[in-house]
Amino acid sequence: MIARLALTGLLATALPAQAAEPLRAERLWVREAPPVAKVLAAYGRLCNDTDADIVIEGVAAEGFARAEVHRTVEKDGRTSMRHLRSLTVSANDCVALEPGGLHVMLFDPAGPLRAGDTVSFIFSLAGRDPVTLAVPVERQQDHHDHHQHGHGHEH
Ligand SMILES: [Cu+2]
Repeated sequence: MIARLALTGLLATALPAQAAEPLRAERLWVREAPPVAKVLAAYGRLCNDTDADIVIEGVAAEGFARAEVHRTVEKDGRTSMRHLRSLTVSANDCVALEPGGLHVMLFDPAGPLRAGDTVSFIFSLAGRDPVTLAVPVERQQDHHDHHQHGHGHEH
């Protein structure tokens, strides 16, 4: 009886408070831009923890007129961006959004965004309910510092 109670308690702790969304953001961030910027970009990883592929068919971002999934391509030494109509996140896999590659491009912000702000992204998925993810705005240098050892500035 005691063992069973302990197990029940353990399961209750392990379960998330809300049902898990099929699409998960992993260090997704919006790169802070000057207040006059009309276009911003988001990078990071989108992960699929389910056993089925997820197809992102569109993205919207709160406070922006438009958002699109882009891929930067280099051809003959020139870079350009393609708007992807859909992006597949394979089962139990992640896609990396990074400068020079895949990214979410955000057009025409309603107002300036600063580091510390949060943007809600709504991803439209094929055959599934849309997923809303809260994405922080960060300065590029601050973001990169997360990946490196701590810089000691005390002397
Ligand atoms: Cu772009």
